[in-house]
Formats: sequence, C-alpha cells, structure tokens
Amino acid sequence: MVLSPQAKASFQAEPAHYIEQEIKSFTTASPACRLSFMNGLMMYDEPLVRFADGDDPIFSEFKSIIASNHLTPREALAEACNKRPEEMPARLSVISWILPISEKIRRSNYVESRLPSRLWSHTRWYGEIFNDNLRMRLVEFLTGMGYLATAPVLQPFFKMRTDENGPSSNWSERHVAYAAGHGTFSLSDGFISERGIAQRCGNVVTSLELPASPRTARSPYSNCLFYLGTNCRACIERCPAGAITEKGHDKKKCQQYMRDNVGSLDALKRDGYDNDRSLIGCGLCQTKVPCEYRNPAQKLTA
Ligand code: B12
Ligand code: SF4
Ligand code: SF4
Repeated sequence: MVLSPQAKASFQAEPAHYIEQEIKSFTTASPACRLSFMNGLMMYDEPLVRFADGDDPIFSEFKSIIASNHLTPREALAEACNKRPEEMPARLSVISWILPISEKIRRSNYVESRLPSRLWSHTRWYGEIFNDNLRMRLVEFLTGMGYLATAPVLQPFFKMRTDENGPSSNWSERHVAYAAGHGTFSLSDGFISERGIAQRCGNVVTSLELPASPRTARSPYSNCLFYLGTNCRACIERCPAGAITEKGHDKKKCQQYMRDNVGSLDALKRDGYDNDRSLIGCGLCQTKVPCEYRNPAQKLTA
C-alpha cells in the first residue's frame, strides 16, 4: 500500500486520527461491506474506534478472568513475529473497533422467534469476511509504515477450546473492546457498546504508539439494564433456547440450540442460506431488546 507524501504527513502528524478515519472510510467504501445480492445493502454503520495500551494490566487480569492461555497483546505480537514478549518494543497499542449492524438487517430479525433472518445470517457470514478484510488492511497499512502489527484472530496461534462452561478462545475480541473502553458485558453475555449490542468487533495489535482511550464504565456490566436493577428481562424472553436466565448465559445451551435446529447444510442451501449456521449462535438476543442499537444505561445514569 503506497501513501502519497500528503497522506504520509497527515498520518505522522496525527496517527490516532488517521487510523480512525482509515477504518471509517475503508468500511464505507469497501464493496465487501455490502451484500451484493441485496442491492448493495450496507451491513454496518460507521464504526467506533478506540485504543488500548498494549501493556494495560487488565490484559494480564484476563488470564484469571478467562483462562491462563488467554494472550496479552505483547504475547500475541511476539508470537506473530516469532520472538519473545520481552523482545517487543517498549510501547504497544491495540486498535479496537465496533461495527454496528445496520438498521434494515437488525429489523429483519424482529419477526423471527426461532431462527435468525436470512439478512442477519448473511451478515454473520459476509460481515465477518469484511471484518477480516479490515483486519488485514490495517496490518498491511501499519507494516507498510514500518511498524509491527498483527490481527491475532487471523494467526495460526488463535485457538478455540471447550470446557465445562462451553467454548472460548485465547483472544477474546470483546474483552479487548472492554479494555479499550468501548462498553461492557451484559446479562445475555453480549457486549453493549455506545451503539448497542447488535455489533461485531475486531482489533489489531501494533508497535505504533497511540493514546489509550479512557475506560469509564463503572463495572464490567454497567451498560446492562438488568444489572442496574431495572428488572429488564427482554433478552431472557427473546432467547428461543432458554439459554439466558437471571443467572446469565449458558453458552453450551446457546451453541447446541443451532446445532439441533438448523438441519443439514444441504437443506439450508435449498432455503437460500449459503453458510453453515449450525456452528454459531442464533443472535436473536441481539435484536428487539432495549440494548439493541444504543447504550440503554446512558439515560438512567445521565
Ligand atoms: C466462542 C464464541 C461464541 C460461543 C460462546 C460465546 C461466549 N460468550 O464466549 C457461541 C457459539 C455460543 C457464540 C455465540 C454468539 N456469538 Co460469538 N464468538 C465466540 C468467539 C469466537 C470467542 C469468544 C470468547 O473467547 N469468549 C471468552 C469467554 C471467556 O468470554 P465470556 O464468557 O463472554 O466472558 C465473561 C467473563 O469474562 C465475565 N467476567 C467476569 N468477571 C469479569 C471481570 C472483568 C473485568 C471483565 C471485563 C469480564 C468479566 O464477563 C464475560 C461476559 O459474561 C468470539 C470472537 C473472539 N475471538 O472474541 C465471538 C463473538 C463473541 N461472538 C459474537 C456474536 C455476534 C455472537 C452471536 C450474536 C452470534 C451471531 N452470529 O449473531 C451469538 C451471541 C451469543 C451470546 N448471547 O453471547 C461477537 C460479539 C458480539 C457482541 N455484541 O458481544 C464476537 C466478538 C465475534 C466478533 N468478532 O464480533 N459465540
Ligand atoms: S435485554 Fe436488558 S437485560 Fe438483556 S442484555 Fe440487554 S439491557 Fe441487559
Ligand atoms: S444467540 Fe440465540 S440461543 Fe444464544 S443466547 Fe442469544 S438468543 Fe439464545
């Protein structure tokens, strides 16, 4: 990727601003962010972009909150460079973004009560392909500018595992979003950003020094109405699998629901779905709920 001298100068003057604009303009302009077979419908609204200090102590805390194999940004970048963590530069940053799912796609799920709409399902599939394009674009840009950079979820060291609590990974993108101050977790387990819970997220670790965004949430759950004592139960009622209760989210039930209910891949293809939905959660708890497209706690705490 070759930058004009003017673009290079504006990156060097204000790298954080430049990166944010790059993520936003790539999302708006990329054909991969549109569903070509749906008249080019945009899957995402304008992304939210924030930064975390790669050595923020919260990343080490995730080793006890999630699992000891959960990587810190320093470990992830070192793995990608085939080096030891202490061989990495002194300052590292994480660029974290939220891709809010666009209104038409969210609304297409309102009439659904058993399985996700085709639009939602396509967004899970093609929207994640776009997210990968964005990750690769940023890595290419940063390495082209002479910095180290990696998108941990695209690396061979990215691993999923399943234990008695269900599936998890060694690089949780929501926990990274939490570290960057994008929002909090919730009763349904989803991450509620300022643009709500109906979103996908991503990130890149880099040696480019960026100013860490403040983390202002009062607790890891303070964007969720249930934990603010309002008795919100919308996601409990929305879940067709009975996977959400006042005790939280049962990941195993959630994952099993799709396995039990979508039928064969051939049948799905006949129905116009071109992906294997049995691998993923249905996502109905992300729409037709008060946290769908905004932070519902904002009004209460304002
Ligand atoms: C495994 C996985 C699943 C599994 C398990 C989900 C899970 N909760 O872990 C299954 C198959 C069930 C699943 C389903 C879905 N998924 Co999924 N999935 C992932 C994946 C690949 C890894 C998640 C992971 O590693 N979790 C680690 C575990 C430990 O996290 P956890 O249990 O949620 O963590 C809890 C504790 O840490 C706790 N906690 C306790 N104490 C403390 C203290 C502190 C300080 C903190 C911060 C937290 C904390 O808070 C958390 C919430 O309860 C990620 C992609 C990625 N690499 O991150 C996508 C991801 C989480 N999925 C995503 C999506 C969109 C979905 C679905 C909506 C499917 C869909 N297509 O529409 C459903 C939603 C289900 C739900 N109600 O959450 C999005 C998140 C969107 C969001 N708003 O949160 C992600 C990030 C993909 C992406 N790149 O955008 N998924
Ligand atoms: S629907 Fe209500 S209880 Fe469920 S996650 Fe959203 S705000 Fe929390
Ligand atoms: S993804 Fe579907 S099954 Fe899983 S918790 Fe949400 S509504 Fe329930």
